[in-house]
Amino acid sequence: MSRLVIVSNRIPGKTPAAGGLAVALKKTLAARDGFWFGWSGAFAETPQKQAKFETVDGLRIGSVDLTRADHQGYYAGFSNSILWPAFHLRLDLTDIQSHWYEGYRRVNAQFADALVPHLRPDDIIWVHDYHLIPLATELRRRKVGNRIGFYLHIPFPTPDALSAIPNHEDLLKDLVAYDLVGFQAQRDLAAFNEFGVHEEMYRAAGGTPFHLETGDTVFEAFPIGSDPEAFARLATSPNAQKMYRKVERAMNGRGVILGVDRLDYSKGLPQRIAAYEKLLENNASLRRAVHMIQIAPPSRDTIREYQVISDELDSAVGRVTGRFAEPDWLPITYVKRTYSQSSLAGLYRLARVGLVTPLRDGMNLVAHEYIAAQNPENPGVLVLSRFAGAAEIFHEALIVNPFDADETAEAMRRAVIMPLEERKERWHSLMDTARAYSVDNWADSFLAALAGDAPSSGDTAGG
Ligand code: ADQ
Repeated sequence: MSRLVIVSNRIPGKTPAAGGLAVALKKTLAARDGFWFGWSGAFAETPQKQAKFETVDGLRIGSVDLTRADHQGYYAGFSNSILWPAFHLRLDLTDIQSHWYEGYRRVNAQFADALVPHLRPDDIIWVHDYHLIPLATELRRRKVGNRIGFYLHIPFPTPDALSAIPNHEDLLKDLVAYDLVGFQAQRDLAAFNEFGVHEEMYRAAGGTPFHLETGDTVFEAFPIGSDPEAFARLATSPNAQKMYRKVERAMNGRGVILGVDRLDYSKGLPQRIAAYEKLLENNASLRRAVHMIQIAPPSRDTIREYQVISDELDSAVGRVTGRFAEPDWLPITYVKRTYSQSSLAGLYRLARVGLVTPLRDGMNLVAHEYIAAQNPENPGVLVLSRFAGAAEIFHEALIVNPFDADETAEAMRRAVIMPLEERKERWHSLMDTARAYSVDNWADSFLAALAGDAPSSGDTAGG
């Protein structure tokens, strides 16, 4: 079997909360031999072109240090102040500074320089996410003829949003340097195809469109998932039970409505709090009967928009507390920290309602994890945004428009009072779906398609 080379912005084990994804990719790598490559997390005075290798938990990990200036342009700048907001349709939150693009390309070229000496001709290379769109172009320039696949973890933007990104034509050409481009959802594949339609309309109207030759590159949706069996086991582990019992005691019979997110404007947190406020406003009888817990540890907090969303959320939580709290009852607990996967699993299992209401999200793994953690005899209800990739597969969730506070509040009410039989029925189908879309199946089907040794499973974007 060919070796597998995984490339992502960060190497595993250096992020605060190791999610299911890192675990799953490590498992895939362990089964195939190869290495994982990315930024070390450290800074250097001058750009480093030589990878350092170490073995962590039996896995080979290669990395390079970046200069502070390059990292700023590549990561906080082009990746997270332009690509992230634009791909999530938040053009109002983009901060376009043209020099950031140079840093973005420089880091991709540096990654390619550091990788090339360590590649063997039959290695399969799997590149992850929007930070590294140009990597295949850079590798091809260095005469790398290997199979190279790219997986986009976030949504693909609509044509207008794409057009607002500086150098978007180059980024599209970068995509066709890959053999396979994987998206989360059919919606993303449709958005990609739509760009071509958009340009044709432009031509018909007398404009000079940009024409993308897609060549042999295959574009396809591969929805990511979790490891539901492992997560279900985790949800009854001693650590999960400890969390479950502690919170259950504190709740004293109240129904827990739970949200777990990175603190990011794409997750729809102020809108979610506003919907909860509506729930309390419209249903006086629920006021002492429910309690919302929102866990949202800060992320990317050197970027201004992340400070703004943090302040907004503080103020929304304060508003609801001031409006509804009583000396012996608080409507909401807001926690800004990360928890171990087992503690989270215990909380998911306790929660009567799991709120996953992003304004736009590639997939959303919290939805998968919440389902997997439920007690089959007394499962909770998932309230899910139609704008999460997860909504394409989890049809038995209560699907909501997160921009509509009344609709979201009504779904929360339905979830809180839903009879046991209906909860069980919905949960059984959801769990079957979570199993069918496990992260192992995701990695296997992507790699099979990349190796060209299996018929592809989804719709492909015609040339
Ligand atoms: P994210 O935007 O980070 O991922 P998500 O898919 O929800 O979003 O993954 C979050 C992960 O972090 C989950 O595994 C969750 O358990 C964990 N997590 C969240 N809050 C936590 C906390 N307080 N403590 C500990 N762990 C916490 C991006 C895309 C998504 C896509 C994933 C994977 O934005 O759309 O689903 O990649 O492709």
